[in-house]
Amino acid sequence: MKIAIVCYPTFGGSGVVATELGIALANRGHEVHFVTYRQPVRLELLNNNIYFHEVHVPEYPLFHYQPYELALSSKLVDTIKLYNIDLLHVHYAIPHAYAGYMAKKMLEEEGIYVPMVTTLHGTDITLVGKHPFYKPAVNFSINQSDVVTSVSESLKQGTLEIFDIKNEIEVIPNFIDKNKYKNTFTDCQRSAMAKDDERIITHISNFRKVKRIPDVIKVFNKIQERIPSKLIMVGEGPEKEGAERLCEDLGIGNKVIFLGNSNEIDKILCFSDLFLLPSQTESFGLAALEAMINKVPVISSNTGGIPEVNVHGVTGFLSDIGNIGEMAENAIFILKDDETLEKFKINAIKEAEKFDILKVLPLYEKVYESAYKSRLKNA
Ligand code: GMT
Repeated sequence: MKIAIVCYPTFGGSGVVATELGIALANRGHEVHFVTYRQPVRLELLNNNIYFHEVHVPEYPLFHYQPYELALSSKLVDTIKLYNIDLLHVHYAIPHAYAGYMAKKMLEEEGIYVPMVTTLHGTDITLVGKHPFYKPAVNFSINQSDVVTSVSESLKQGTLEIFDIKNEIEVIPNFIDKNKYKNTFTDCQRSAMAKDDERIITHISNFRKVKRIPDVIKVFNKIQERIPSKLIMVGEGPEKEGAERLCEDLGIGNKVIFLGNSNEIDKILCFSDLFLLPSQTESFGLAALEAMINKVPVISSNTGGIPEVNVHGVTGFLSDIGNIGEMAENAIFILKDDETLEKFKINAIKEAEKFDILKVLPLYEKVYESAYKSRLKNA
């Protein structure tokens, strides 16, 4: 099948999922066309089955806001026609589902029918999408999609509560490629980060408010009072500066390493003992799953779709949002001796393997088939 994928190309769960999905589909013989404003960060290699089409938005001084949706839908029309695309898969409702719908309509004028699958990722619903300024357009474009998928049961329920959705929402969980992580690095360069007797705790995110970065630091602060440890903070975002200041204020600046954005997440997780994800909301928590497949247990909040990934008392622990004391106690419980830590590590990888791409990819292919059938009906 020839599939056009629209996503955000930046660091962030939805872009990562879209990119990894596209790569996996291409490996299965599909022809995949990414249409976005920059080459997605995890799309390092283009091959025979993978194409990238850049959306350009010319700067025009008259416009206060440059019309990205317009440029995207025009690019979609051109790409779909030029490459005879069978199906459009948009990740993140805003503005992709809206632009996709416009492209569909323009193509229909020319007698071309292309079904659209929309995948909801979380913030497009729970944070941004429900804002009254966007809600009618998001509601409309979800209802106009031929198939709608959501990355967790929790996000599906949230979407049904917030919007007036007329079509079915199919839950297809996020995934990881377990083979990609099989080559556990023998030289993790752990010694570059911490002393032998120190535990390594990691947080990876885009440092937005929703990630509750101060909670990460405060939980770590309590852990390090009882267990020699280092905290590695990976990512960039608006909360980073405040986090650096908080570390200095708490006198733990020398125990916290800020690495910025990284394409070597698996290397960092390879030497991590524990992952912290105390988010305010999280439709799924792909970062937690990536930690788990690298044998890293997770201390998280119990919000949104996280409980569908991190199993309380098995792969880590879940606490109410902001319950820093409990999160720290649970972390100390896991880290206190090698035997307990090893048990949680093994549980983490076992659970993560349930989300292997080989199990999830066929679910997307099935969805594509049913959407494609609707194309035949409408053609
Ligand atoms: O919150 C982020 O880190 C970025 C955001 C995004 O849109 O890329 O992530 C969302 O989608 C991910 C992939 O499906 C999910 O794993 C994240 O839980 C979700 N973030 C939120 O719901 C806050």
